[in-house]
Amino acid sequence: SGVQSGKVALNFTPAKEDYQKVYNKIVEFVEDAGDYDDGSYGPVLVRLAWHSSGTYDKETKTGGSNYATMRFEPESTHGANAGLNVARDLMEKVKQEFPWISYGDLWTLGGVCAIQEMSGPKIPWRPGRIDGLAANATPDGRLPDATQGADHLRNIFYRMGFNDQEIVALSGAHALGRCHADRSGFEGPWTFSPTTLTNDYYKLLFDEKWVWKKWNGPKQLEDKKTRSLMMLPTDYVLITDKSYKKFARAYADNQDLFFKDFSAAVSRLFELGVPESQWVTSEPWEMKTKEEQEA
Ligand code: ZEM
Repeated sequence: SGVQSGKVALNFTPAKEDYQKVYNKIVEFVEDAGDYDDGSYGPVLVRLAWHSSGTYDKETKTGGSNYATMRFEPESTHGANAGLNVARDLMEKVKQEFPWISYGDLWTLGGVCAIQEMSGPKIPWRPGRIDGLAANATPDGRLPDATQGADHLRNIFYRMGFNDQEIVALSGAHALGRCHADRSGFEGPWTFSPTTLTNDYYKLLFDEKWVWKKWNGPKQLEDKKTRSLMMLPTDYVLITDKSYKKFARAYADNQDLFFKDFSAAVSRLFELGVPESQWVTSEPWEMKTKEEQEA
């Protein structure tokens, strides 16, 4: 009996090893980035997986990673998604080789793969998302606005079902990648090692002196010492809001704790909006890193 994944009728039921092959193909593409950014597509793949999941609303049970609606206009052109065409185009090349995988599974697996290969923790993941229609897309405005403050973050992330501790843990993803003036308007990386996941984001928040950048762009902070790093207004509230600060301090002091909480929160994030009945396994899998398979 065939499984129906979007429009592609399958004559086999993909097993964990089939998804591992997809994972391994994503690794090849991530590493083959040439001069792109810091030499890796990893960070932008994490952002694609996050933006495809972070539209979830727990009250109406709409949005989330299930239907991969960012393939369609107008969601693909929502301001928050500027630049993610780079990640979607890359994932399209993987899809070409594994046409049986749904876009939602592919994009979230891309995020898992990118985090794990950039020295992050294992992110438990399982397949089951199905390709939806443009009609399944959510309205603009569900993703966070970096110019705003602590209450805005609560409004956005509580709507997805997360608490303050999880908001702080998820924000640690900004150890990775950078802002692009031609995408969000903001500019620069958060850490000195934007292709390696560490707890440096929290350490830098506490240890550096952050001053407003004098420029024509949107309000952002820069480190006074080197002026080469940045923080968004929504990053900075993690050390000015009393409740957030407690968790940021704990993650700055303990990378293992950050990795444990980050893994749990991201795993849940990537599953938002997927009905329980769709999962092919009750227990999420740990996909193997490239390094583990070579050992
Ligand atoms: Zn981000 N993020 N994000 N983020 N993000 C950017 C880039 C990246 C916010 C935000 O406005 C921005 C989470 C949460 C939040 C990543 C992962 C995750 C950029 C820069 C902005 C403006 C985009 C550009 O110009 O290219 C806000 C306000 C957030 C609320 C807390 C969460 C949660 C994430 C994952 C778990 C990543 C990896 C990037 C870097 C992308 C790249 O291309 O390098």
